[in-house]
Amino acid sequence: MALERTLAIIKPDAVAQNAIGAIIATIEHAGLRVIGLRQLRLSQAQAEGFYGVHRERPFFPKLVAFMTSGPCVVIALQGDNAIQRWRELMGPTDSTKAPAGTIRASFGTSIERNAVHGSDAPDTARFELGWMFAGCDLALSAQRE
Ligand code: 3AN
Repeated sequence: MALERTLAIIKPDAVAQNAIGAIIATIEHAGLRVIGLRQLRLSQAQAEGFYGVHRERPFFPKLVAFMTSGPCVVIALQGDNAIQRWRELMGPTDSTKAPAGTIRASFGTSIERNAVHGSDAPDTARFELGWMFAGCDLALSAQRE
């Protein structure tokens, strides 16, 4: 199994529900390690850049408006198969189709307001972690693995 890093975001809808602790508990109970963590409110430019691959999609303006509507918590995760395992914990993009027990079933309400984000592949994980964290911030805790 590959030791991987991935980016998780607790989105504004989940932060507003006081769900930060519950979501981080789910992450840690699953054996994924938090190696970086901060709360921030994305600017318009930061959100547009982060979701740049979706720029031409019809939902892009609403996605950026939602992601800038309140504070987010960005989390760098590390663990065996971390990318896929975090996506399994989240559930599918559309919260209304998420199986019971997944984070999106518990805290998301729609395909747009879906509580959490996770990188979908090693190259996007590298880009997204670099967008949110400086390498030196992640170096120290990553040594614990
Ligand atoms: P995921 O976050 O599950 O990887 P992506 O990367 O396909 O999903 O989409 C990024 C974000 O864009 C989603 N988290 C969701 O908030 C939003 N999104 C995706 N598809 C739609 C859609 N058809 N309508 C509205 N918002 C969408």
